[in-house]
Amino acid sequence: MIAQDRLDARHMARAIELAGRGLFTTDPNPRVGCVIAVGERVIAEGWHQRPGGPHAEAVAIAAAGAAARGATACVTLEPCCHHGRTPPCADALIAAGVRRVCYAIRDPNPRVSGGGASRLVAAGIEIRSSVLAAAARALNPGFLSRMERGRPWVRVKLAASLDGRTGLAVGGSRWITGDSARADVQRLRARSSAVMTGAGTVQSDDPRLDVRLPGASRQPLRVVLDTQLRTLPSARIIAPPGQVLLLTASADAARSAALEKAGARIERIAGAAGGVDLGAAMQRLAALEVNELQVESGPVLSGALLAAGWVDELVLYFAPVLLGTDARPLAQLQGIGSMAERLEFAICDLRRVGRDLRVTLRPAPG
Ligand code: AOF
Ligand code: ZN
Repeated sequence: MIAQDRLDARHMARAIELAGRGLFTTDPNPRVGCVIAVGERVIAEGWHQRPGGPHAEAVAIAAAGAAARGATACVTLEPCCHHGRTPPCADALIAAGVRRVCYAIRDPNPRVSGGGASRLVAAGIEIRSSVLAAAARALNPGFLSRMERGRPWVRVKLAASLDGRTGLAVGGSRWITGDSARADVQRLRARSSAVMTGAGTVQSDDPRLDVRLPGASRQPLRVVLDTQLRTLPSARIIAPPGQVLLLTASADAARSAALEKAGARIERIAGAAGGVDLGAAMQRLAALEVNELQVESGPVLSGALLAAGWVDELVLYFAPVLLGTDARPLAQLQGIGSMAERLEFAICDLRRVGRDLRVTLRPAPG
């Protein structure tokens, strides 16, 4: 007999694997997986595929049929208790006659938030929470951030030379990193709800910031922080498939009209010293259900985000080249006068991508 704890962990690991299949498609919903098992034997599996589609539990329950009676369901997120686009999973689990429910993390959605668990308990179902919680959290940094902190999870992607330079001062940062690194960035974009840059980068690099992966089923929202509405209607970011949102402090009606005619959406938000108010931008993006926000910008915006503490994750690609001291810096960070004021990070992941190096960092605690 394998101990119950080990069995739960084993089935939860599989449920987390299943949840990962929704990495590129569930947005703005979380990635969720479910395994229904009796002892060691897996009876059915399910995962949430797309918003509006059935939840992971509903898929697994349908696959299990009558065999779900008396079984254990392992779900990566607390089963929901609300009528959203689909009926409550807690009710479906009760109706299916499962005996136990294990889940990894509580659903911080205020419409659920413990309500799913208490409904199961009230129906006499044994529950166990916090099974492989860290791994389940890691799947959904954006959804959890939006629900728990009211702001997106901010991932800043930067590509630099070994000496931390992102391009020549005269302009032209294409391309520092190789094909493999750029394909890797495409995958990071594809899992993001939105990709954001600044007006300066739109002007100097004219990026598209869209997803060009074969079979990509959704385009992240493209966001430009454009304080003065400098972006031209002919900019490439305005054109490709998907939505473009310009957040501005400008009230220039003529420029707005021309950009809107080209297909962009313009929203005015509060201004602040040096640009639009970053807090107001984050709040607005959270309201638009942006979970993971990927920032691909020049040194000004990345510097501002870093200095103000908005960065949750830094993904740094280092190409094995040197660009020298005349080239542009990684981030414009001024006023660090002592070692006590340095920005400190912890390395979460380090790997070679093609001929380049990828380092994933998070702000060091404290
Ligand atoms: C679950 N299992 O597989 C998912 C859950 O609009 P709806 O009806 O799809 O509801 C979306 C909310 O339901 C989402 O914000 C989150 O709280 C929960 N997602 N819950 O029990 C699932 N995807
Ligand atoms: Zn549900």
